[in-house]
Amino acid sequence: MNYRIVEDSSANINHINSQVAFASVPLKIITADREFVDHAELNVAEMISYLQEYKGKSSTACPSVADWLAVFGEAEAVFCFTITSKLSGSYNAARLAKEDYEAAHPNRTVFLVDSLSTGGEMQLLIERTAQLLTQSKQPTEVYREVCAYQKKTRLLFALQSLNNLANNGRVNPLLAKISGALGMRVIVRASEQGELVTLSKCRGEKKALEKLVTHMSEMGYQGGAVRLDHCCNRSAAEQLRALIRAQYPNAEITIGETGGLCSFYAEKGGLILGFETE
Ligand code: X90
Repeated sequence: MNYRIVEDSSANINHINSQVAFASVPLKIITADREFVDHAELNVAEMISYLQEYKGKSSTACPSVADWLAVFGEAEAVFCFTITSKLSGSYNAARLAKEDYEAAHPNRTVFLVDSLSTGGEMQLLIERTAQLLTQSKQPTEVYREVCAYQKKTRLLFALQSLNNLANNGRVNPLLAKISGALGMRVIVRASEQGELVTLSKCRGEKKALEKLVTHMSEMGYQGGAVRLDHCCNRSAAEQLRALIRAQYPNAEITIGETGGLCSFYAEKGGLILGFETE
């Protein structure tokens, strides 16, 4: 059978280490005078420095139904992953695309997963799917196992600024204001329903990194895989990796960079991590 994994660009990856076909559909970052398409060629650093100077309104846009249909291609089984449906219309567009695709091709199926999350947690779900597909499992079985795995994965963020989240109605402006104070960091997690939950506010990066490890443990982390992405803050990502390894020496941790969408919302300095629990 002909398989394919597709995602929206919020997972911060452009390829997967697997034989399984993979495609990403970009979200967009929009200002009054520019539009940034979140694909592999996007110069994220340039976008961030432009946004830092830019004083007008900015927003984001999710893929359309047609965008999703285009990446489904000719696959008989499509595994489709979206950013949480609580914060974006991406899932809804993918759901409509699935209906169209299956109606047009009765022998094909789209297995749609609302990640209830984004970033590194989505990466973990995608990696697991690719791994199960290469073990020649049936698509329905793969879907069942991935949905079970999703119950054991989590997402945490440490943000220096919540301005873009607040300006686009995704968090309370009051929270953005408090966290906007110099040196403040806000730690947020994705809830089981795919919403943002504030866990703590603290002063300084070192504190925030220590807090992140504490929150990971409280959320059930026991040394499993971690997918950590940073927005122009590699040194913090490396420090966090060292802190995690100090407690969990065998932790398998990858460090990557946020793509366009996550960079826009996590903002400069932000960290996003998906991880497994037991
Ligand atoms: O459809 C669109 O325009 C995309 C909107 C996405 C909005 C949220 C992006 C979140 C990115 C920072 C914060 C933590 C979110 C927690 C997930 C539940 C990253």
